[in-house]
Amino acid sequence: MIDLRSDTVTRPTDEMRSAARNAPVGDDVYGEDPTVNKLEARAAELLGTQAALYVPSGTMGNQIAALTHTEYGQEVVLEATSHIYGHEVGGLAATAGLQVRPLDGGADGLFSPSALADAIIEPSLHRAGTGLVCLENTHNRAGGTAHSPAAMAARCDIAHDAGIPVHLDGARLFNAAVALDVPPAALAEPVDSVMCCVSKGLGAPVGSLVAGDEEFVETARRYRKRLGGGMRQAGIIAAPGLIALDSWERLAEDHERAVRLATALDELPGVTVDAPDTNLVRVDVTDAVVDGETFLSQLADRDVLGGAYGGDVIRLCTHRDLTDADVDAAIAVATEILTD
Ligand code: TLP
Repeated sequence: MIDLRSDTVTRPTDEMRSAARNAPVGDDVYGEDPTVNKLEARAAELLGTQAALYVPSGTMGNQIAALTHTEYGQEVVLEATSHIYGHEVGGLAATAGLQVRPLDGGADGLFSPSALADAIIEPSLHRAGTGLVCLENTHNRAGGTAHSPAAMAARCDIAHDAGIPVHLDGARLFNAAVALDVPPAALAEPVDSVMCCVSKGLGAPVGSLVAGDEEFVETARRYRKRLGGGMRQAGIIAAPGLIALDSWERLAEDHERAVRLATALDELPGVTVDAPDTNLVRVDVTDAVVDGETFLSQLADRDVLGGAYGGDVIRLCTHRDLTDADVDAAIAVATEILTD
C-alpha cells in the first residue's frame, strides 16, 4: 500500500522505538518527566520562544492557545479554510466560547493586511471585540503553501498595533522553514504563540508543542490540565519527539518528491496541479476523465491512498515513509486512471 493520505501516517523508526523504551520518565503533571522537559526546552530553543508545552495533538495545542489568549465571547479573525476553524470540530465555539470572523485567503490561504485591518473590531457596549488573530503556515487546504516571515509580520503588525495577539497554527512549520530556507525561529518570531506538530512529517508517533513566552505557557499548562491533556510518564512518547525535532531538515526530500509527483500529474489531460511549496500536492481533476471520488476509489483499488480536499480536488501528501519507487508507482497508477 502506498499511503499518500497524510504525513500523519508515518510510523516511528527503530531509533524512535528504542528511545521510547529507554527514556527516563517521571510524572509530567508534577513537571518531573525529564524527557518531556528536554523536549519542551529543545522546541523552545528551535522556535526562539521562552518556553514550550508538550500536548497530545495539534488540535489541542491550537485550542489551548485560543483559550489562553482570549476572553469568553470575543472574536477570532482567521482564514476561511484554516484548520483551526474548519477541522477542529467547532472547538473555538464549543470549548473556548469564541465567535469567528473568517477572511478569504485566496489561493495561498493568506488574507491581506488590509482585510485584516478592516476585520478587527473594538469592543463596545454592543460588540464583542477581537481577541485573537490566527495564521496557518504551511497552509494545509491551500496545498501546503509556505508564507515568508515578512508576509507573516505584515499581518502581525496590524494585529499588534490594535493590541491583539497572534497565534500561528504551525502544524507543518518545519516544512515552511525548509521551503523558505529560513530557521524555524524566523517564522515564530512575529507571532505571540505557535503550535507545531512532531507527529506529522517529522515522524514521531504522538504530540505537538505549543510555544510562547513564560506567562503564556504557564496559563496554557492550566488549560491543558482542564482539557484532560495532563499526561504522566509521557517521556515514553516525548523521546521519539526529540529525535523528530532533530531531523526537520530532511523534509526537503519530501518536498522534492512532491514536486516530482506534481509535475508528472500536471501533464495528464484535464488535470491541474500547481507546483507545491512543500509536501502537499493539490490535484484538481475537475476537467479529467474521472471525478474526484472515482479517482480516489480507483487509486485505492490499485493500492494507492489519497485524500480529498473536497469535490474534485484531491490531496496527495509525501512523507518520510515513502521511497522514490513508491512515488514512481503512484504516478504510474494515476496515469493509468487519468488517461483512460
Ligand atoms: N491535519 C490532518 C487532518 O486533520 C486533516 C492532516 O492530515 O493534514 N493544523 C493543521 C494545519 C493540520 O493540518 C492539522 C492536522 C492540525 C492542525 C491538527 O493536528 P492533530 O491531527 O495533531 O490534532
